[in-house]
Amino acid sequence: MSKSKELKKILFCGLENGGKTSVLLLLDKKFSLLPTVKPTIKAKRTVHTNSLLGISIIRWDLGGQKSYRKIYLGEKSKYFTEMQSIFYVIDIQAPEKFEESLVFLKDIVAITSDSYPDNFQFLILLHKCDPDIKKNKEILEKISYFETKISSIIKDIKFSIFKTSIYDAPSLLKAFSDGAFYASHRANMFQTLLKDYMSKTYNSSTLLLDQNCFIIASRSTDEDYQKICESIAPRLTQALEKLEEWDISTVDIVTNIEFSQKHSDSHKEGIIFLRKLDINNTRFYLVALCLNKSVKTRSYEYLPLLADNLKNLLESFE
Ligand SMILES: Nc1nc2c(ncn2[C@@H]2O[C@H](COP(=O)(O)OP(=O)(O)OP(=O)(O)O)[C@@H](O)[C@H]2O)c(=O)[nH]1
Ligand SMILES: [Mg+2]
Repeated sequence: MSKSKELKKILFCGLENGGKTSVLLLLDKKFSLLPTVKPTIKAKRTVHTNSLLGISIIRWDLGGQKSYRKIYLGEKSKYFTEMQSIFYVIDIQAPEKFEESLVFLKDIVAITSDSYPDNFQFLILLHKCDPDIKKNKEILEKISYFETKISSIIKDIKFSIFKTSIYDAPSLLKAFSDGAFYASHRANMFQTLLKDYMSKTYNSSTLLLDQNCFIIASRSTDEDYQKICESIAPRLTQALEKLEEWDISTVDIVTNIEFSQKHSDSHKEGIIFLRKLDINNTRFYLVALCLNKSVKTRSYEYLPLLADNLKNLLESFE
């Protein structure tokens, strides 16, 4: 693949004990290290490479203890320059620290707001939204508290809020893909292929994932459809990989879906499918949501063309 690499600097900030280092370990699939995680001493840099997209991402994990925070804010030119995005991690289970966390966020916005590069974005992780508590009334109240506060703090720049947990890997894969791959040169090219595929098939949501389940490109007619596909895609790939471990060759996993009234007036039924695409030794996963039979038929019919286009694109990177 191409030798010319895009380099990106991404910051992980927030108070101590928020979960920043754990998030990075999970993204790197270093599960066994999760229970041993210790407070980060100052800033720790690690590199995440996505060879498919030709990107090297330098991730700055900024230990969040008070004394370190002062250092970062005092040395803006070292820490807060030329970053593509900032992940700001807030521990949703630590209400005693909410105020302090918002103050640090404000401080960061204040020192960075005159120097955002093109396509810069803030990604706020309302973290430790663990699956067993994420629907609790208190957690939902805390989430809406932060949604209001954050939109009053970050005014002139794109930001997104994610509810994440290390016990919900898809939530973190989605957030990281958004922050790390957004507007990258190759991601835009993959995006164009999906656009073409959707214009031929009329499906309602299409995601392209790499072999590690990072989202390389996505397109949807509706935000909810996209969220549904994003939250189940890594789980479908897991099922497929488990079957492969049993030497059972599976090209796709298909599930019939039926929407309740709240989602849709006209379309009630459909399918979501995950398709494995092995192209030139590169594994992709395609996930598509189709709202009727003819869309489903076309989505399958145009898969060979999509695969061909992906092959040509990969070869153009060589
Ligand atoms: N319940 C829950 N605990 C988490 C989650 N993510 C991290 N933790 C725990 O939170 C604690 C702190 O995690 P770290 O990753 O060290 O936090 P940090 O933000 O890197 O902390 P500093 O390095 O001091 O800034 C650890 O005990 C983790 O196991 C999560 O999603 N849910
Ligand atoms: Mg840490």
